[in-house]
Amino acid sequence: MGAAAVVQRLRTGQLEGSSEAIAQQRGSSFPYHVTGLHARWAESSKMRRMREELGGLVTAVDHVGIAVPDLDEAIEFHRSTFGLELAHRELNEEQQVHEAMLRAPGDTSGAAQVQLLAPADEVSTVAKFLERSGPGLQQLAYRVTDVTEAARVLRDKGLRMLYDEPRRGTADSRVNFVHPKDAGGVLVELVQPAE
Ligand code: KFV
Repeated sequence: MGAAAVVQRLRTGQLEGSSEAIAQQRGSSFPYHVTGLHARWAESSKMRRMREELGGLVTAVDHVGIAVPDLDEAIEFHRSTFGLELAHRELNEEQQVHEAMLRAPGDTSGAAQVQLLAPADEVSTVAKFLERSGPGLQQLAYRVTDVTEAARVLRDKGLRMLYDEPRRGTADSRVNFVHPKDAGGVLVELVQPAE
């Protein structure tokens, strides 16, 4: 394979990987440092593509949020029915919610948790949700490495983010939301955990 063919294949993503792997794939004496340069170019373009797709930013399903009218009752229901344990509880004044994070007993793996959300006052978005839909799933949250960058990528795709800048979420995380009408009817939260 000649130099031009190598470059063309790097550009079209047919040839990706380390410079050693590329040198092996092309099987000729094309100067190694040039191959290495283009391998790095291909690797960075792959990273760019992943970021455009958010793939490089989303690391986990962080939690699912359930709207409930009474937080203590809901915690007790999930404890006595499913054996979940309370991992965290707080009042988020900005979001006007009392919330609790529940996990499977002893789970410290960082796996997805259940978030119970009860309105702190009658104008809370959760109060409005309960009024309209009753108790039930209110949101799905993806954990991201960089909420500002993730929001930028989604805005570029034409999705509406609810906030211009991230706001304070559970346990000092930083959060933003995709409007449910732009995400298949699901309110999607992006959450960047506190350092
Ligand atoms: N899921 C799916 N659809 C929803 C929805 C939801 N949670 N909320 C509203 N909708 C639909 C609603 O049924 C309606 O559809 C449309 O969106 C607009 O409703 O077919 P329809 O009837 O037109 P509106 O205009 O009534 O919207 P409104 O309820 O005023 O606001 C919706 C929204 C998503 C903008 C509002 O709920 C919001 O700002 N949510 C983000 C903040 C939030 O949910 N905070 C509480 C959780 S705090 C939290 O999660 C934290 C602190 N944390 O870190 O995890």
